[in-house]
Amino acid sequence: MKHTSITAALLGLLLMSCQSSKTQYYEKHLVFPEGATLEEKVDMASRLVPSRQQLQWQELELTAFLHFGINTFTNKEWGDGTEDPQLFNPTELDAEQWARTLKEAGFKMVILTAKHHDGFCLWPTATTRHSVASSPWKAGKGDVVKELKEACDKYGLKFGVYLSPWDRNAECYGDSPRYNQFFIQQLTELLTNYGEIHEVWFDGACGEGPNGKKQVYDWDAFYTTIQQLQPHAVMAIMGDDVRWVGNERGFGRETEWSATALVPGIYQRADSVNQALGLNNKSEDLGSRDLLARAHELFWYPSEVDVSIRPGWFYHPTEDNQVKSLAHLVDIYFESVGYNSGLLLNIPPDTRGLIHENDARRLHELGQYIERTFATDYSKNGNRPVTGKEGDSFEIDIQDNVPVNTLMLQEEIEKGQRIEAFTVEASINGAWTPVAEGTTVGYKRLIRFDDLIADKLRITVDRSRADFSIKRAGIYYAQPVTDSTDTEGASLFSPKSCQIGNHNAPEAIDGNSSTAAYAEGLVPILIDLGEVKTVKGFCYTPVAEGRTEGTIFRYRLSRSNDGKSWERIVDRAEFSNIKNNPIPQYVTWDKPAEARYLKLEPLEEMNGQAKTSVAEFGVMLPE
Ligand code: FUL
Repeated sequence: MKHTSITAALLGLLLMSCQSSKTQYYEKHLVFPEGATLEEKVDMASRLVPSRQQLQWQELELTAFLHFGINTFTNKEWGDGTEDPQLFNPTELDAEQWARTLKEAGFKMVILTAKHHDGFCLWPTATTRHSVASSPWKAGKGDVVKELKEACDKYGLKFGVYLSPWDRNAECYGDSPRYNQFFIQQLTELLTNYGEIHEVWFDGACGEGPNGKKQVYDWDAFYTTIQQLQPHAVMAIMGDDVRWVGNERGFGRETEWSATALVPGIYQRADSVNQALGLNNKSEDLGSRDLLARAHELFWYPSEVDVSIRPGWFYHPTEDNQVKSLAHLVDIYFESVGYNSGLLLNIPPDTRGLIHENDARRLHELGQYIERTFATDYSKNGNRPVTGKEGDSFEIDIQDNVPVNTLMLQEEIEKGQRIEAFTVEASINGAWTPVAEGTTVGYKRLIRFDDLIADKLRITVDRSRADFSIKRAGIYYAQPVTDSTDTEGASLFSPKSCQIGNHNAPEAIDGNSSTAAYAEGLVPILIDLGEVKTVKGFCYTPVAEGRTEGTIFRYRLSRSNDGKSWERIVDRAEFSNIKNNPIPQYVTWDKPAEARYLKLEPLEEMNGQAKTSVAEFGVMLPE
């Protein structure tokens, strides 16, 4: 008997190895043969797999983003490169506090903005004087990159760098070959002087150079530099390892394919191929069968959800009370990590050079929440691989009499992402009751449902691109979170009337940012406060979703007491990053000013269109 079963096992092994030697996998990229049928394409897509680096990256799940730099000291989201490096002077910079706080909250990697769009470098680069070396911090002898890398090593965190290709300070920006060399030198410094770097994050923003010259980046050369200097690093966003999810709000797609037809932006063919397929980073569908039918190639290009714990990416003292609520962050977790994406959560260190107490507290709460929720798996037999065919079901037993409300499924993505649709039922008092349904699974899918007590769950894989392979399933109980609302920004005075162009715009002052006023052309927004008041600033809220056309990017603002003679307060100012992060834009000026009327004149719409829109306009008065 024993003998027979050993022989059978050996035979089985032999068979398996023959089968697996027949299975062809495609690492990271595949091209469909000319004339391939949809069936053949689906079959090939099911065998597209991540590279080793991508797999390790997906397993990290939680990465912290640290936006820190000259903007921290100028209180801006985007600097224009003219800042005085003397302003950079953190009084208590403690990279160990950053690393410790993040490690304790469960993060596995940290990415630092080594250089943002302002060009100010957080390490003493040889390429420019616009760096910490010209600052009073540590008498110009400091190196934030080095301090953070050492702290990460100490706390067992991986380390990555954000290096903005767009550089508003570099004199050679826009002189393409020269700037590309300059950029490669910066990259080389970062990738040679600080030990292992696990992620290089290139933002897609590309503005004009000082002479209005457009920079053409040499992505191939940047790519080769990374491959040579840090072959284990992933290249994110403007890279082909990690994809931007398409928004900065922190929520991924419910149907999220890591195997996607979207061509990464660094490839020259990206624009033409993506356009022909009608795709961009924001597209809802990046990998369905419909898309496979039209696509010629596929990429393993998993998504990363980047979002800030505060409204802005950099530290602003006025946002100290606007740290996202625990409930909001928990939702973000479930709809990023739980939707087959990595979460890149930004926590901006403050002017002291510390993670602010409010953010640290919230991170601690989030870390505890995640740890507690997933510490106990109430399934009796979930932690074992399950394979099957389309239409197959499998059951997971649940421990007696415990309420549960969360199911975790993980596909064995080393074999590809295959599941397209599944349903979940619960056996309650002996009867099967539908509980949830979903589409993709991928590296990780968390499915939330109402609390229930059941003997078991039954998962049916209704649609799969090939035989499915679940690496792990788990059943949990996630406590409800009570602090459900985020704190609002500064309180605003509501103007008496608002005009956009020459028509009334009551939608802009109704206190409801889901209604908006629109006008054709770049037309002024005229605000009447009803009487002369002392005004400290204003808040322009753009349309965040849906009809976003007309969002103002560059503007001019003037004030008047009589509506006839105007005085300009700011000219050619910008609502930085409003396109990707359409949050309310609070603008305060140095000295409060008297005004009955304010005039906001758009100079440039965010996509260069001749349209104007406003969801809300509020006025800030001194307390
Ligand atoms: C954007 C940038 O413009 C923001 O300032 C921020 O760095 C965000 C992560 O990426 O595109």
